[in-house]
Amino acid sequence: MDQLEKVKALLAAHEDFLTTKNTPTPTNNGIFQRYENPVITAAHTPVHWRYDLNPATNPFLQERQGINAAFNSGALFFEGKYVLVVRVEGYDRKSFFAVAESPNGVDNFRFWDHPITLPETSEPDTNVYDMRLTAHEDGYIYGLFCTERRAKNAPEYDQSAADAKCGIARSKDLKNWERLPDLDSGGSQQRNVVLHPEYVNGKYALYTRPQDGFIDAGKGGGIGWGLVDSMEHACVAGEQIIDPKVYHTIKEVKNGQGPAPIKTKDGWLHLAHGVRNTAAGLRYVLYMFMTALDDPARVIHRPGGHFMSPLGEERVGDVSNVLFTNGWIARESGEVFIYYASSDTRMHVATSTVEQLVDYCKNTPEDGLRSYASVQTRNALIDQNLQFLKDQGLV
Ligand code: M1P
Repeated sequence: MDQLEKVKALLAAHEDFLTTKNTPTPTNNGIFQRYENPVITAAHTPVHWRYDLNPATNPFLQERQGINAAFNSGALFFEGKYVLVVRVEGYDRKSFFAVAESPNGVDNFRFWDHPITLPETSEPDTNVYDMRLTAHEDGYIYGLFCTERRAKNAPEYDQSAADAKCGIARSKDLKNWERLPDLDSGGSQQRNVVLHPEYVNGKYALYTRPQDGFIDAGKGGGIGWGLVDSMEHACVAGEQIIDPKVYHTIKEVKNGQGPAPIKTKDGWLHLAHGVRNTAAGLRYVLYMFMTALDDPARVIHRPGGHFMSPLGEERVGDVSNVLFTNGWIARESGEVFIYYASSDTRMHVATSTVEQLVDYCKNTPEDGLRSYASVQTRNALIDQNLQFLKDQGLV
């Protein structure tokens, strides 16, 4: 095959792959519906991002700039399309943001021609990742993300100590981005900072996650809440922890707000990740809670345990045993598209509805925090069911 034919074959195979139909898995739990295929992987990135397609400069058609993973994506319904701002990671370990869109939210995701060129601040980031998108009532689409730089006072021998802060950018078209100063949150490290979509008491409201260290929450941790006067010089002081880490739960080590919450008539729906320790390392799962409509910082429903955990092939990847989410889309019809990443490697979708998720939050018992309490809660369900089956003549 001559070189041009090889390029044509590469493009055709990629097109086939991108247009593969996705189908729901055969079963669901009444809460959400998983799908058979991931919606975005490294292989979804355009061929022209990875190969030099010109036989004159690349006679072996080598992949010149590989992509390692495509995961942790912000999400938005934008101009009639399901849009993800994906964390794309090259072989060089640097992450960057890129927009991919789909007509139906479950397959046919296609990246725009170029990744986002995110401006730097006067203190350039080493790495940026995990953008949360919020269409704020002020008219901008904000992207809050983690900006990571080498720890200032780290000794030369330590080349992994890092400082994490919340970077802030905004856009109207997802193509041109205005970079704003990083969030000033005093001395704490910050990841998983999310902008609430509405003003609260005339101010911008942030979900935060103050930590003492880059990996360890230390004395910090929990999902925090703080109001800021302006996003142009955002400064949050004295965050209030609204959802703490708790001993022997799915969020004993740390937790973090996922995407911006969804407004419903019953309150704000929240999706988050919780982290626990195991002998095999950290395990990341997703959980939900709801806060009051008139006070998004007041938790009103706290379903116990995880909402979603890594399953099957989701369990394996660059950082195994991890589910992480920073994007979901609620349509006017009430449908909800939950975009989640598995094991820091790829993106999936699960579908549900506002009604199902509110029902889940209201009717899933809280974590009783003791084995004895868990048995009592389960016995109540068992007794109720046995009575029901008896009444129906089924036992
Ligand atoms: O590797 C799992 C996740 O670890 C971090 O999450 P957290 O901030 O809770 O520690 C993030 O780096 C995230 O990107 C990653 O998926």
